[in-house]
Amino acid sequence: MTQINERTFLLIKPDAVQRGFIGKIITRIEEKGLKIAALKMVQVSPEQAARQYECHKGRPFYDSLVSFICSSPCVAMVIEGRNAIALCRRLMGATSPDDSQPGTIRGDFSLDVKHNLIHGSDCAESFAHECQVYFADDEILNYHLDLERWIYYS
Ligand code: DAT
Ligand code: MG
Repeated sequence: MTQINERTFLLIKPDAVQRGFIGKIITRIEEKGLKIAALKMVQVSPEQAARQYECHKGRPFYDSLVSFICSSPCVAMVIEGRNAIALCRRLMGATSPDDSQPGTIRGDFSLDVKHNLIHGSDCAESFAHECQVYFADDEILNYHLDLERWIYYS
C-alpha cells in the first residue's frame, strides 16, 4: 500500500563524501520531492557498521565492507515521502555497476560494487533497525513541508 509518510534510512558512503557528491545526492532526493527528516555527518564506528550490516555477517565481503564504511566520514539521513523505501532504492540504482542504470546515483557515478556511493534500507524492518544505529528518536524531525501541496495531488 502507498504510504505518503513512509521513512527510509540512507547513508552517503565514504567514497561519495570524498568525491564531493554529498550535494549532488541530496539534490536528487530534494528534487524528487522527498522530505529530509534527519541529516548528519558521522564517522561510523566499527560497532555501528557491524550493527548496520549484521545481516551480511559471514559473507566474503563483510570485513572489507565494514572497514570501508568506517574509513572516512559518511552522511546519515532519514528521508520521508511516498513509498520512500522503494523509491530511494530506485534512485540509488542496483548494487552492482554491471546492473545499475544510467540516471540512477550508482548508475551515473559508480564503477565498483563496494564503492557504490550510497546505502538505503530495503524494507520497513531494515529501516527500523538501521535508523536506531545512527539516530536518537528526537533527532528525527516531524515538520510540514509547505511545497508538498504542489508535489502531492491530495
Ligand atoms: P545494497 O547496498 O544494494 O542493499 P547489499 O545489501 O546486497 O546491497 O550489500 C551491501 C553492500 O555490500 C553493498 O552496497 C556493497 C557490498 N557488497 C555487496 N555484494 C558485494 C560483493 N559481491 N563484493 C563486494 N562488496 C559487495
Ligand atoms: Mg542492502
